[in-house]
Formats: sequence, C-alpha cells, structure tokens
Amino acid sequence: MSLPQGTETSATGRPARCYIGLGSNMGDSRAVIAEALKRLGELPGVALDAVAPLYRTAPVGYTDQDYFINTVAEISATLTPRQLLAGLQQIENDLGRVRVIRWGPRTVDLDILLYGEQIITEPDLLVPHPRMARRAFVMVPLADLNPGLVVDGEKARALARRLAEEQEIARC
Ligand code: PH2
Ligand code: MG
Ligand code: MG
Repeated sequence: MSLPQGTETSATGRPARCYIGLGSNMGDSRAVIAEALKRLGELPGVALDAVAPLYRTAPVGYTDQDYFINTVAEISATLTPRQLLAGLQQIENDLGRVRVIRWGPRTVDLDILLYGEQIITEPDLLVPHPRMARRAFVMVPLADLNPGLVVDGEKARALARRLAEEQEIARC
C-alpha cells in the first residue's frame, strides 16, 4: 500500500532520525534559538538527541541583512514528516515569527533537513532540504553531529570543510 508522501513514518517502525536546521537574525537570536530547541524537544513524538554548537553566519541568498545565528538539532521522531512540519511551524508562529521577504530577515526558521532516508517531493515539503548541501550554515553544524553522514554523495565533513572556506561562519 502506498501512502501520500509525507504521511509515512520510518519504514522500520522505529523512530526516524531527523535533522532540523534552526536560524534566526531578528530579535535576541540566541534566546530565540534556545527557546525553539526547548519547544522542539517538548513536541509529542519528538526526542531531542543532540544539538550542534551555535554559529554566527553571513546571510546567504539575500545578503543585505544581519548575520544569522544557526545550528542543527538531531531528533528521533515517531511523527510523520507532515506532523513534524506542522509542529515546527507551530513553534515558529508561537515565537512570533516575522518574515517579510523570502530568504530575508526572520525571527526564527526551523527546517526539516533530513527525515531518515525518506525523499519527499511535495511543493511545501521537500526533504532532503534542496539547498542544504550548498550552505555552510547547515553543513558545518550537521557535520559536528554526524561527520560521516552522506549528503549529495559526499560526506558531511568534507562538504562542510569546503563550504566553510567560501562562506563566513564562526562558532559563537
Ligand atoms: N536562511 C535563509 C536564507 N539565508 N543565511 C544564513 N546565514 N542563515 C540562514 O539560516 C539563512 C540564510 C532562508 O531560510
Ligand atoms: Mg523554513
Ligand atoms: Mg530556511
């Protein structure tokens, strides 16, 4: 039987290992990220397993904006990807997310980077995150958590090292 994309849990029946990207460049970004992580771990069906260090990163895409604080969290989820997405959007809204322009300044952004091995290609839910392999602000903290993870055919650590030479990123 096949289910609509995004509504399957992990094929094994065990929780799916997922990676969530977090970013903020409006307000007290450190406090916002800390609160978002707390709420992420409190979502029903989510266990927060590990959090990478915080990084201060140059804006990518739309560059006329403040630097971001970014990190990545590793979670175990018994939620479906759609349920997880809804939970992340709830946290964004509860923390008063403001986002005026695409890729522009935002209070908080929580993105599903990976949901186990699942590939989801729906307009509002693309997993793996389509731009993650090009972004130091994702790959560097992801490589801290899982350096051997293969992303786009390459190990996270190798990708992260290369991207960090091109894009400004520093532990903070
Ligand atoms: N998020 C974006 C666009 N550009 N740049 C940095 N450094 N960090 C982000 O989280 C970020 C970005 C869209 O989600
Ligand atoms: Mg987002
Ligand atoms: Mg994003």
